Amino acid sequence: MLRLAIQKSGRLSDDSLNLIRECGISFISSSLKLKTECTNFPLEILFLRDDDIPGYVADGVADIGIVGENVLVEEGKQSLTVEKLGFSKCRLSLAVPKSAEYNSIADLNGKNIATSYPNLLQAYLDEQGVQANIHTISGSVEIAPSIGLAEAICDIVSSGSTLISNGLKEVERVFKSEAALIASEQLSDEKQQILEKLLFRIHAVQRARK
Ligand code: PRT
Ligand code: ZN
Repeated sequence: MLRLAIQKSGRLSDDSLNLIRECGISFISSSLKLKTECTNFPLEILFLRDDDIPGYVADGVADIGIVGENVLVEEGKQSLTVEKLGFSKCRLSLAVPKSAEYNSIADLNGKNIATSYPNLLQAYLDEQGVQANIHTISGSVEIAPSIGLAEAICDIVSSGSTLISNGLKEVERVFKSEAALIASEQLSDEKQQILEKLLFRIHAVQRARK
């Protein structure tokens, strides 16, 4: 039996479960259960916080997982990627108050930037030759400028409406992300074979969606 970790509740959950269902795999899901066994495929599903998924897969607690590339790369676990899944697309962007003067990334030198993605942001700033102070906060990043915590933020954007409603403008795109299927590097031959069967079905679903 292969163990799949997916997000319990959030932006990845519905599309992750739909993908499994479209693969013809049946299971009973209840919002109270933290794991469920599929009835017609050797798969067990674990429901976790998305941030924990790369670690569980790296440690072999789960065999495979579905997680956003933003979380995967932030945690330095991109080597686990098997393939991109094409949903939960978003970007990690830098934003400043709408009224702030902004000409180029050099304007962020010496500034305070609030983010939940310090590693991705630091890598980007290094690449751009910018030195700024990164303040790591775990949520509500968009309010940091208005409460005086930072002059800029670096956060996930999809439609852009959250930035607008917080009086911010997007100025740089740091990282492009979508959901990815990841797998442990130490799968038994038996588990590897189940994964290959699953991938075969995922590819068929993806072809049918095009
Ligand atoms: O509870 P748990 O830790 O599992 O979930 P979470 O709250 O950390 O994650 P969740 O469910 O918000 O997001 C899961 C994944 O979905 C992220 O890691 C991204 O890969 C992807 N994703 C896609 C997004 C968005 N779109 C998104 N719009 N993640 C977050 N947002 C947030 C963003 O942080 C901002 O607050 O939505 C707001 C911006 O949206 P727009 O449309 O207004 O631009
Ligand atoms: Zn999370």
